[in-house]
Formats: sequence, C-alpha cells, structure tokens
Amino acid sequence: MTIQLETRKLANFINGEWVGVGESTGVINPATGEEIVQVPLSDASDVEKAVQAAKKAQKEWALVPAPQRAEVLYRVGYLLKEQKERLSQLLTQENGKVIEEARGEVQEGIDMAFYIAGEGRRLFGQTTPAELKNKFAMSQRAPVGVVGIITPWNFPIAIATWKSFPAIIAGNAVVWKPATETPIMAYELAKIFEEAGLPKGVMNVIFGSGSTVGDAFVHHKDIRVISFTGSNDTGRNIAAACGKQLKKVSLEMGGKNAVIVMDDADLELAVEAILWSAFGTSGQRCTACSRVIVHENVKETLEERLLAAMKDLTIGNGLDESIKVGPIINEAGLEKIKSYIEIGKNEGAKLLAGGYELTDGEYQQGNYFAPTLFTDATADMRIAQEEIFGPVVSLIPVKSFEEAIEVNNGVEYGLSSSIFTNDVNRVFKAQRDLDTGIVYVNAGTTGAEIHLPFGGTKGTGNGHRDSGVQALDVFTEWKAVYVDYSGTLQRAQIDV
Ligand code: UN1
Repeated sequence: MTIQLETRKLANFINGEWVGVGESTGVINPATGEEIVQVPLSDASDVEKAVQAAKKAQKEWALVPAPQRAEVLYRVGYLLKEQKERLSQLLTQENGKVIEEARGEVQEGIDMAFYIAGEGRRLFGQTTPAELKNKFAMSQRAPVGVVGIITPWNFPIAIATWKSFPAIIAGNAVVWKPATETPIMAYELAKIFEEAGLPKGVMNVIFGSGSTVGDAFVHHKDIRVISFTGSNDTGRNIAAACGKQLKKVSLEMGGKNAVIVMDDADLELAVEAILWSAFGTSGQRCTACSRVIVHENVKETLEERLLAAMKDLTIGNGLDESIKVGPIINEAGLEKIKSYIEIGKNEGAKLLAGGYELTDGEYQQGNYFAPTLFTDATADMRIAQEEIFGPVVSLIPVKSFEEAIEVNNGVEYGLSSSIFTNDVNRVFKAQRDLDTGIVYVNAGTTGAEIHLPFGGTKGTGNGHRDSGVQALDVFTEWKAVYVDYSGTLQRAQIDV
C-alpha cells in the first residue's frame, strides 16, 4: 500500500503559515525511483522571514511557564502516536528504511515528546549559599533565543525531535532545515505542531539546500545556536564558521563503530547483533556497525555463521513486511559504497560476500546494494577507518582483548562500540576503556534510547549531546542570579 500525500508540492512553514516558494526539486522514493513530491528550494530571504517570526514568537513563548509549554509537547506525543502507522509508511517511502525500522524511528519521536514534556516540570536550577548575609544566590537555565537545527535524511523524524523538543521546552523558538531528500517527515511534524497548538512562529521549517539555507542559518546573527547532524565535512565547516562568530554549535557527525567479539562470546547472539547493526537500515546509521573486531580463536566460526545468516537477508522495497534490507538513499550514496568496495579489494581485504549493486528485475528502478562482508582487514585500511554509510562490514582479526580495545579506539570517530564477552572483568574494563560516547555490552552498536545522551567523542562531534536531559545544555544558558535583601550595599570578596 502506498500512502498519497495531500499535496504534490510542499511549502515552508513560517510564523504558522504555509508559504510556497517558486523553485523546487523532486523527492525520489529510493525503493522505486518514483517522484513522491516536490520540495521547495528556499533562499536567504525565506530564512530571514522565519528568523524574524521566531524572534518575535520566542519572547512570548519564554514567558509561558514550562509546565504549560509541556502541554503542547504532550499533545504532539499523542498526535504522533495516533498517526504512527501512516507516518511510518511515509517515512519508508521517502527514506527507504524497512517498515519495521520506520515504526521504530517514529516511536523514538513519540518517546522523546513524552520524556521531554516531563522535563517541563523538572527544568531544575540550583540554589547556592551566598558569601554574604541576607543574600540569596541561584543558578537557572535560560533559553538562548532563536535556535537553528539542521537534520539529516537517515533519521528524518527522530533526530528532529531530539533537537526541537528540548529547544521548545526550554523556551526557545526554532528554525529548522530538514534534508531535501526526506522533507515529508518535516512537513508532517510541522502539521502536528500546528494541530497541537504551538504558538505561531515558535517552530518554522525552511526547506532547501545546505549551501543556501544552512549557510544562511549559520551566518544569521539572530540564530544563537546551531544544532547539526550530518556529514563530517559539513560539520567541520559549520564549526569553523560558528567559531569565528562565537556562536554555540552542537555537532553529531557519524562513526566507524565496531562490534568486538571475544573468544568467550555467545557467538549466536553476536551474529544476530552484527547482522542487525551492520545491515539494518542498509548500514545508513551513524551508529551502524562497520567493523567487527574478532579474536583469532573464533574468527573462522564467526565468518561461517555470519555468511550463513546473511543468506536470509531479504532485500527490496521496505513497505513489504518480509524485507530486511531496503535501498540506499540515492545514486551518490551508492557510488560512494561502490568506491569503497574497490578500495577494500585493492587494499588486500578478502571479499566474502556481496560487494555489488543489484540491478535486475525488481531492483532495476531503485538503489539496491548487496550486504557485503570483507574479512582479513587490517586496522589501518581505509575500509576500516572511513565511514562508508552502507551495508558493508569488515572483519579485523586480533590476538587479545587489549588489542581489540586499541583497534576500536584507533579511528577518527567515537560514536558507538560494542563488546561480546561473558567475562565480567572484561565487561568493566571495556566500558571504561572504549573511547566512544555510547558503549554496548552483549548487544549491537545501534538502538540508543532517547532518554540517554546521544553523541560521541573525537571526530564524531564537539562534546555536546542530543536527546537525554543533556540536550538541554545545548539549548539553554546558565544564568547566575544574586538577590541581596540586606538593604545595604554589600560588596562580595570585600565585606565578608
Ligand atoms: C543515527 O544513525 O544518526 O541508536 C541515529 C540508534 C538509533 C538512532 C540512530 N536510535 O541506532
């Protein structure tokens, strides 16, 4: 079943109004090659209108008590819940991920709404004893004002909720640039905000390219925070531009996540986890497993079992419930994956399965790539170092636990990691020594829960976190307040 949208051309959402833009481009269903809808290509003047609306709306919104702001987010949560199936189907059509995973992603948005709405009653500050008599001191969170969020195509609704909901509960107004590949979730979420009664101008959606709309966000003096998830190159450019302006920026830019399989591991469990983490979402997750660091004693058995299990991976249009691996987002993604297959072969890794695009019959119109397994990779190879963002996983044999940790940490990124072992000492050492923002024990590298901090170390980001209560740190400033009720001018550091 294909769900039709009520419109063939999306519009920007500015100050509570749907505003059309002249120029637009087609959004393609990666499973079928069909155009689903046209997405506007806005320019800097559209961004300007949205920022002005946001600036005005934010002043009023910040005065609404946080528990009342929360009421809007509860309603957003219920509306997402009511529409979960329809949204999931639309998500599969624009992004390609299989329907089961689309449902999981919409569920993340639902969970995030209820979780963050609860924070509306817990935006805690601190009271601190003052140095002087008859003086009161406290620290409280203050909204920053207008925030710009820039979200990727691989989790078009979940990541938007990780960023926009904490921003809104804290009293900010948002301008949001969703990825042009997946604008439907943004359109739907904006409609839900509208229906939930969010005041006009608190959430604004501007569709368009990163080089025009994203750039205008980054350089706009009234946008006080940028929260970005996307590619490494773009993130670094944004960080440099924000750095010059002393603008706060939160970045999440991918990973080179590994599953470590020790010689005492439950191999059946490890195989299941690797399959799900590496080939689920066709490997197009920041958290996807793209390396398996395996103890040499179990390497051959693991290879055999993985190969056997991979035979059951069904590839195709994710709307079909029986499909496990959907398409690649677009031609450029496919080309990148293909280039890494050549790189891996030339570097001397052994290709055990996959490594090719599927082009015949039902696969002709979409972008499909066979789940791919390399083995005998070494830690320094490019396929073991660089983010591929596709269903490609490389086995790296190691001789010890210590070497496994070292190989895990020897990459530019630090998002997620996982270890399979039944040795309690190794569990505790690993959770301490794995240099990633997320660590799993006896589970794959994907599946982070929304009420914990999401983000990573090193090249994955710049120290901030999405989701969890920690996301509030991105969208608030700490304000120290001193109230002197002594009736005299007391001087700190002097009159003590
Ligand atoms: C991403 O790939 O950018 O942990 C987000 C996970 C999901 C979110 C992934 N909850 O795999």
